[in-house]
Amino acid sequence: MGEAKLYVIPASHPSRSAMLMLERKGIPYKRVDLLPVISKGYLRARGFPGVTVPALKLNGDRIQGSTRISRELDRIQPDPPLFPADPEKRAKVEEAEAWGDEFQQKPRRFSWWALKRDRAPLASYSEGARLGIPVGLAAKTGGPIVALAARFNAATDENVSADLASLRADLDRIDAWIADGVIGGPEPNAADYQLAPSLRLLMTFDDLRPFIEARPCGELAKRIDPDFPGRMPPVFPAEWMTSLRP
Ligand SMILES: N[C@@H](CCC(=O)N[C@@H](CS)C(=O)NCC(=O)O)C(=O)O
Repeated sequence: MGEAKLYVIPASHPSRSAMLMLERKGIPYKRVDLLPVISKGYLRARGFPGVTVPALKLNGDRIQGSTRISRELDRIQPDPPLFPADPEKRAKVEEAEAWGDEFQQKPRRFSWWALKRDRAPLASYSEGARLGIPVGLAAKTGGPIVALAARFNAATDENVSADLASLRADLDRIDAWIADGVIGGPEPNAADYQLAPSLRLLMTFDDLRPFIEARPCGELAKRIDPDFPGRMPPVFPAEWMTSLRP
């Protein structure tokens, strides 16, 4: 196997899904940290068909997207498996993984919405990253990048408040998958790896962590992805979070 190269954005949750799955498979890889927005042109210039991370170069192939990466890793190295062999069980894991692929947009929107208001927490999300410029400088000069990313991801008040209003139902759904044994088993599967980093990104928000960490899904997220970087001080208007309270 040639050297694997994984293109990521620091604290990008699907990027972490890909990192965790490569680690699970024991496949060594070189991580390339990219700045958001700039990443798009960079990936295109390197021959990737799309503009998002995670993007993986493996044995000369270019595989983009966390759900494609999970399947490709199982194809090239079946053990340990990321999907159950039993077709019925596999369908459930695939369903949870696909749902998680969409769910990613909530923590993504929250993050850009919050960083647009205050860029100071940005440095904490880039901890340990090699961006080619000092992390502090990237955070200081990152205004245009944050503004563009917020725009690309439609991180508007309207969307963010609606996403918060339905977040409790999302957490209930994830907890139900844990109760049904679809995720949270002793051998993590592709849906565990898909969902845990999204939950961890949500848990970097001081506003949200108390509503997640004691739940089964919060515990699962900490177990699967113990070292997620970043910390976002309270930022959401209290009235947007009423439905999170029991
Ligand atoms: N659902 C895709 C989404 C990938 C995605 O949107 N990644 C974001 C980072 S979390 C990205 O590359 N955004 C480009 C940018 O920020 O400029 C996956 O799981 O791979």
